[in-house]
Amino acid sequence: ARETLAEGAMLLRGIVLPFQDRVLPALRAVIGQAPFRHMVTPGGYTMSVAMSNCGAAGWVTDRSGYRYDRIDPETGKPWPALPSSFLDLALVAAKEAGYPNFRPDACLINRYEPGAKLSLHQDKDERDFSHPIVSVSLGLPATFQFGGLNRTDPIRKYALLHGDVAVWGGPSRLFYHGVTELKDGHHGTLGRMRINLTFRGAF
Ligand code: MD5
Ligand code: FE
Repeated sequence: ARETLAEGAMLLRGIVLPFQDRVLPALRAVIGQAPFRHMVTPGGYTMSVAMSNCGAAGWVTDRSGYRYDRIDPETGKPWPALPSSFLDLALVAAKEAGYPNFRPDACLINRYEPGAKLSLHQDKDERDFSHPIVSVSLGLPATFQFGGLNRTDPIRKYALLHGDVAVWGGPSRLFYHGVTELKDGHHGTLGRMRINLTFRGAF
C-alpha cells in the first residue's frame, strides 16, 4: 500500500514486516554498542525522546548546537556501522517511493516512551537536501504531525504504526513536522515504546 502524503512524500504501510526478523536483532546489537541517551538542546532542554545512531555519521545535540559527528560523544568511539538489514530496508523503501539512488550514511534512532514527544521542527542539519529522509516506525503507534515550509502552515495528522515507512523528499524534505506525546500501551514485540529509525544523507 503506497499513499502520497505531499509532493515527494510517500507512506508505505507495513513495508518493514518482511525485514523485522533481521532488523530487530540488529537494533539490539547497535544499542548494545551505542546506548540510548537523552540529549540536551542548545537551549538547555533535555529531550524526552532518547536517541542513538548508527552509520558513518550520527546526529547529536548539546549546549553548543546540533550537528552530525562521526564519533559518539558518550563512548568516544565511531558510531556502530549501519547493519545490512537496515540498509536493505532503507534502499527498498526509498526505491519504492521513487528515490532509487538514495545512499544513507546516517541512521538516527529515536526511542519514545509514553509521554515522550518531538516538537514541531525542520530537519536541516544535513548538507544536501536533495537526499530524502526514510523514516521507519516500530512498536507503539504515534500521531505524526506534518505541516509545510512555514511553521504556521496548517498541520495534518497521521497515525504511524508498527511496520510503516514514510519517505520525505522533494518539496516535503523541509516541511515542519513533529510527534505528539506517545500514548501508553503495549506492543507485542517492542513492549512499552515506539522506535523510529530515520535514514539520512548527512555528509
Ligand atoms: C519520528 N523523527 O517519527 C520522526 C520521523 C527526527 C524526526 O522527526 O527528526 O528525528 S522523521 C520525519 C520527517 C523528516 C523529514 C521531513 C518530514 C518528516 N516532513 O516533511 O514531514 O521520530
Ligand atoms: Fe525531524
